[in-house]
This record gives sequence, structure tokens and C-alpha cells, in this order.
Amino acid sequence: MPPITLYFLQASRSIRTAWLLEELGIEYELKFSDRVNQKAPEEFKLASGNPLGKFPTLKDGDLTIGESAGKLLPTDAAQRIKVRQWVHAAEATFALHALAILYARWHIKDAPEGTIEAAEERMSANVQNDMSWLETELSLSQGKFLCGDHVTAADIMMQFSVDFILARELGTQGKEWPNVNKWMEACKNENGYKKAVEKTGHKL
Ligand SMILES: N[C@@H](CCC(=O)N[C@@H](CS)C(=O)NCC(=O)O)C(=O)O
Repeated sequence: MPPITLYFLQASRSIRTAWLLEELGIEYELKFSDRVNQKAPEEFKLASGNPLGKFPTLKDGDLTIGESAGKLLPTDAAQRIKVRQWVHAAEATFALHALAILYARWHIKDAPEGTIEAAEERMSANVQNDMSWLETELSLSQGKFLCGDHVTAADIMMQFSVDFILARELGTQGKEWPNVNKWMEACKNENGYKKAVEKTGHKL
């Protein structure tokens, strides 16, 4: 069997899949690309075979898989449902709200002075709502991760979205979420995460 290949775009959600593969102990080959003008280069998109040209993309033989949501589900039914909730919230809620702000910064360059800042302040309400929800849920967890004391797919999906929000200050407006910071530290101290970062050079 040829190894699984992970197409890894730098400074992207690709870290989720690398972390997941490390947690599962699956060997993989890495193909890297940096961004050019914030985008993935055309030849990298073509090589990956992903019709959307988005990353991470995973290739396993004839199978090409996009979308970073992965495995690592607990056995307890209620906990599994919670994990699935976070897996979807990472993209459909946290990333959605934060990316609206990022795209405004990227694409509305010729707006009159102050327009983007004003729009950003309004759009930040969603991000802050999301972060407060996460802050409360973390206080209710029985362990240092989102669903107890072990890493699950919930942490792997949510970690990137939240790290990105904090690093780019997308809607944070100077606010702090202490439980979120503690959880982020716990994620970054995980062996699987550290190995993934070491192998890929991931850096926001
Ligand atoms: N929902 C997808 C989103 C994938 C995505 O948008 N990836 C971005 C990087 S974070 C990308 O490949 N951008 C390159 C481009 O648009 O050229 C996932 O979770 O994997």
C-alpha cells in the first residue's frame, strides 16, 4: 500500500489532519506548499486532485478527501454527540463568523476610511458570542479538553479555528477568555500536536 499523502498548505487548517494522523499513529507522506498572495498556488491545487483546490487534502490510493473534520470519537453516546457538535461548530460557527471579518479585511480594500473597522466591530458580536459559549463549556468539562481528559476530534477541529481567531484578532476586540487560553495551552502541549507541528512547520 502506498502511504497516505497529506497536502499541507502552510498556515492553514491542514494542521488538524496532521495532528489527527499523529494521534492515530498513522504514517503519512507530506507535500507542502506556501501561499502565494494569500492563496494556494494553482499547481499545488492540481496536484492534490481536490476539485475545490482547498487544504488539507488527503490522498489514500485512488481516494482524495477534502474537509478537515475527522475521527477520534469517545464511546459514550452523549459524549459522541457533544464531540460531533464541536466538529461542526468549528467550521459552521466559529470559522464562518471569523472568516467574514477576515474576508472583509482582504477584499474591501478601497472602502472609505473607518468602514472596515465599523463593520468589524458589528461582526465581532458573533465571534464574541461563540467564544463565550466555548469559555462556559470548558468550565463544565470534566477534564482539560473539551470532552474530558483526552483529546477528541472536538479539540482537533476547534483548536485551529480558535487559534486562528486569537492570532489574527478576528472579532476579539481586546477581550480575554481565560478557560480558552488554558485549553489552548493543553492542546499545544499534546504530543500528537507537537509532533505534527515539528513535522509540518505549521505556524500562524
Ligand atoms: N471546510 C474546509 C475548508 C478548507 C479551506 O478553506 N482551506 C483553506 C486554508 S485554511 C485553503 O485551502 N485556502 C487556499 C485557497 O483558497 O487558495 C476544511 O475544513 O478543510
